[in-house]
Amino acid sequence: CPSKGENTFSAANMSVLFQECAKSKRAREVDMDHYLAAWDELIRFLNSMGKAFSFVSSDVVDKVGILRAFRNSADASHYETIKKMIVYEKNNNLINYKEAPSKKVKAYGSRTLLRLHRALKFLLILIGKLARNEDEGKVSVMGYNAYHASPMAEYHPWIVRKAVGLAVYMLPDRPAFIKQLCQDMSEEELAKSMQVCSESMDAIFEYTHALYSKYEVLEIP
Ligand code: 1PZ
Repeated sequence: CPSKGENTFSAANMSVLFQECAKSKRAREVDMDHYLAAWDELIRFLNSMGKAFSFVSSDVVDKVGILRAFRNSADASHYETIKKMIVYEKNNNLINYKEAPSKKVKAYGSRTLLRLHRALKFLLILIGKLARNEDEGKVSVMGYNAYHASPMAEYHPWIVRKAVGLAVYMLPDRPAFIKQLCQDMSEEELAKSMQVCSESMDAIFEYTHALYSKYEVLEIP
């Protein structure tokens, strides 16, 4: 499609990226580069949603940037997979069980990725609601309910929960939302593609969750 630049969201590409991640070598250890590439595509989608969602996309851009910086550092090999990252950070006492990052405390990989991990659950729930046209077809209600059904909300301070409560009213209605997702395919193709994509996303969520659970880092601040 000639009018589309490399910064345009593609549902087809998103689906391919999540499938590649779910089916890559040692999929259960979750390949970092595949995982971040899939998030890059989600950033493109968030950017297409307009200014009201820039508080969301800028946080995702930050977090993907933190993780990619580790992948480009001298420690790159320790960040090849989510499993390697957690094991490395645990064994080297890089995990802060007490304090969230601040001006004084540097953000590290495991806690940063954990935030993206919780957001992936939100997205899975939202896609399911859109596909089944739940919540009386109201995307704002789907967004609100998906947020509160995901593990994301319970870890957010009230000010963020409030902001999300307002932002969901800025979501387009279902036909417009679907059109926004359909940059590069028909609605039928999108439905099929989202089905395949969410199966991969679900697998990646479960693999990641199993690792965080095994190494007991599901609650790090
Ligand atoms: C389809 C888009 C609908 C979006 C509506 C709801 C989005 C809810 C998420 C909002 C939170 C954004 C504000 C940033 C909060 C951060 O404080 C937290 C915690 O990080 P910390 O401060 O501890 O470093 N960040 C997050 O929880 C990650 C948020 C990612 C949200 C991604 C949404 C994914 C949507 C993809 C849509 C294609």
